[in-house]
Amino acid sequence: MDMDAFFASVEVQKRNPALNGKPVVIGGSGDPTRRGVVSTASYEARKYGIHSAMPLRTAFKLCPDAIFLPVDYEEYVRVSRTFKAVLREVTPLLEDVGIDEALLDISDLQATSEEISYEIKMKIRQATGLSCSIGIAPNKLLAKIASDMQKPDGLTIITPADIETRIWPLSVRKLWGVGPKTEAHLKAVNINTIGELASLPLERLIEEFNNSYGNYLYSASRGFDESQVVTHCEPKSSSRETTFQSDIYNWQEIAKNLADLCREVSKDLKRSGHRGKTITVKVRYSDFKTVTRAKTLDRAADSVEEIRKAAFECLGRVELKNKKVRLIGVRAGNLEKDFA
Ligand code: TTP
Ligand code: MG
Repeated sequence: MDMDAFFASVEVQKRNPALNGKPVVIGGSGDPTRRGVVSTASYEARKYGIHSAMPLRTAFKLCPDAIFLPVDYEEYVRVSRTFKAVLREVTPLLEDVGIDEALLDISDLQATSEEISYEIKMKIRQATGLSCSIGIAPNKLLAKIASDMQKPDGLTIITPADIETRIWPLSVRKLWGVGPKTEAHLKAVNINTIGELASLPLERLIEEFNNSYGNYLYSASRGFDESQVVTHCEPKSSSRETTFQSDIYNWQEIAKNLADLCREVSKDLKRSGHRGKTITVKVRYSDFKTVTRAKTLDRAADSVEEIRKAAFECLGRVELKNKKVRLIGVRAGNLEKDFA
C-alpha cells in the first residue's frame, strides 16, 4: 500500500479541508520565489505538470494560483506512525518501506484480497482522513507496481496470468531498482517496456550490465521475485546520550553520568537480545567540538560491568582538563545477536 499525494494530503487534512480539490504544492520553505524543490503536489496540481523534485520556481510558473506550503516532516512522521499501526492490526507481517508505504504479507489471512483491501482503506480513512492505493500480487515486486497502477484511491490485483497483458506494456522504470541511468542505457538499445526487456536473452543482459544486475533484470521483467516480507531490521548499534542543562567541568559528575548511560545501554542490549563488541564514548565540549574514543572488546558484551570498564577506558583518553562538557554519550556497536 502507498498513500496518495502523501505530504499534500496531510497538509490539506491538517490545515483546512477548504484546500480540498485545490492545487497544493509542498516543498522547501513553502515560498515559491525562493530556491527549493517540490516534495509532492496534490493530484489537482499535477494536472498542471507539477511533480516531485521539480524546482519550486518552475512549479510556480506552471500554476501561480497553487497553494504553496512548507514541509512539516514531523507531522508526516506522526501520520505515518498512525496508519502503520492500523496496518499492523491487519497483520504483523509488515515491511516498513518508507514514510508513506508498506508491504504486507496477507497469504495466511482468511478474507479475500478485496475484503482486506477495503478494510485497510476504511480503517486508514477513519484514523487519518486520508486515502491510499493498494496493489495485491503474488510477490513484492508486482505488488509495488500494482499499487501505483490506479492512483489515487486505487485497488489493483495482479495475477501471474496478467503479467504479459498488464505488466509488459509498462515502462522499464516501473521495475524496482531501475532508475534513469538503466532506463537510458536500455533506451539506447531500443528497449522501452518491461516486455521488451523480457525478450532479451540472459547472456545479453549480463553483457550489457553485469552478472547480478543482468540476472535481476531477467527475472524481474518476467515478474519473478522470491524475496520475503522483512518484518524487522536488526539494530546496528545501541546508544544513549545526555545533554547537560548547563555545561559541566567536574570529572565526578561526568563519571557519574557516564556510569548511568552504561547502565541504560546494557539494559537496552539485554532487552533486544544483543551484545556489543565495540564501545564508543562521545564527548561534546561547550564549543560544540566533539570527540569520540572507541574500544573493541575481545568478546561482545552486554553486562554493565564490561561496558562500564570499556567506557571508562575510553573516557581516560578524552582531554578533559580545563574543558567544559555539554554532552556525553555511550554507544555499543558491532552488535551480535545473543542466542544464549
Ligand atoms: P510518493 O509515494 O512517491 O508520492 P506521493 O505519495 O506524494 O504521491 P503518489 O500518490 O503518487 O504516491 O512519495 C511519498 C512522499 O515522499 C511524498 O508525499 C513526498 C515525499 N517525496 C519527496 O519529498 N521527494 C520526492 O522526490 C518524492 C518522490 C517523494
Ligand atoms: Mg505515495
